[in-house]
Amino acid sequence: MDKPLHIAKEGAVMVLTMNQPPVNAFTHDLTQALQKALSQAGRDKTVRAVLLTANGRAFSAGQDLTELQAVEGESLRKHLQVTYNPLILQLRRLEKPVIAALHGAVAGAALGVALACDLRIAAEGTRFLVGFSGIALAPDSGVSLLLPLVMGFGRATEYAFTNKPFTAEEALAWGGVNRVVAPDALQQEALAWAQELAAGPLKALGLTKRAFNRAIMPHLESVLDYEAHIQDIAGKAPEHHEGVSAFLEKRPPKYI
Ligand code: T3D
Repeated sequence: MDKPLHIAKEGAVMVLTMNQPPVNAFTHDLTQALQKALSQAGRDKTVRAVLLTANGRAFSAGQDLTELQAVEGESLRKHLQVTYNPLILQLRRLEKPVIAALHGAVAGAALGVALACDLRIAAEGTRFLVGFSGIALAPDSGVSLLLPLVMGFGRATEYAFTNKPFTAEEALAWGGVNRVVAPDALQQEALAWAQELAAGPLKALGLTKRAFNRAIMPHLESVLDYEAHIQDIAGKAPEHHEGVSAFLEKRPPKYI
């Protein structure tokens, strides 16, 4: 089987390409591969920027729901402690620019991953879904902090409650992405931007990131821990079982 994450070097840019058809849903193997690659990016002095991108029809549909259903009954808190919580912290603590190149769909934990990157470039046509309420969960992967921070509290609440998609153009207008480009220009533009940043003053950019972390998200780690705590509660509720079953059975969920 092909690897869920391809790692390449383009000059001083480490390019991480998720490769899990059809929609790059996050399996345990993919989140572990991302964590390992980011650790490597931190250690490797020749890496001066990271580009996170994806093959196939979507950047990522978030947590793999087939895998989640298979481990039903297990603690979501424990799951988050080994998957998204360390991943989000790594993205914020890596003192090198990280760009996410987004296309297709970005949902759930993938939205958290994208928002934890420093900069986001999206292809026209990209759909963003907060995702969690679609399967009767509360936001995790830093989304409870990062979505209101980036897009505003009222808007974050509306999209978290309704799970309706928003477009790349809306994300651009609301500050959720930095640039929107034609789909066939995405990879080239994202790489060119990453290479431009990689040629910059690495120490200063890293310290800028450290300063922003301290100024606007000094409590990120405790937010992630609290998200894991409340996800444990949400995960034990019958609504969550119904939400996941309904998605996998391709029918609307029935909560009342
Ligand atoms: O402890 C914990 O881990 C809890 C944490 C959870 C974090 C989360 O990420 S919660 C949110 C999980 N994600 C979702 O609920 C999103 C579900 N997917 C969608 O809403 C849509 O699939 C997309 C908007 C992402 C893409 O739509 P579209 O129309 O392009 O594709 P599709 O037809 O819906 O999906 C294509 C296939 O992928 C389909 O399978 P099939 O019919 O071809 O066999 C679909 O079932 C599958 N798929 C889509 N999303 C997931 C998935 N399979 C597993 N997990 C998925 N998340």
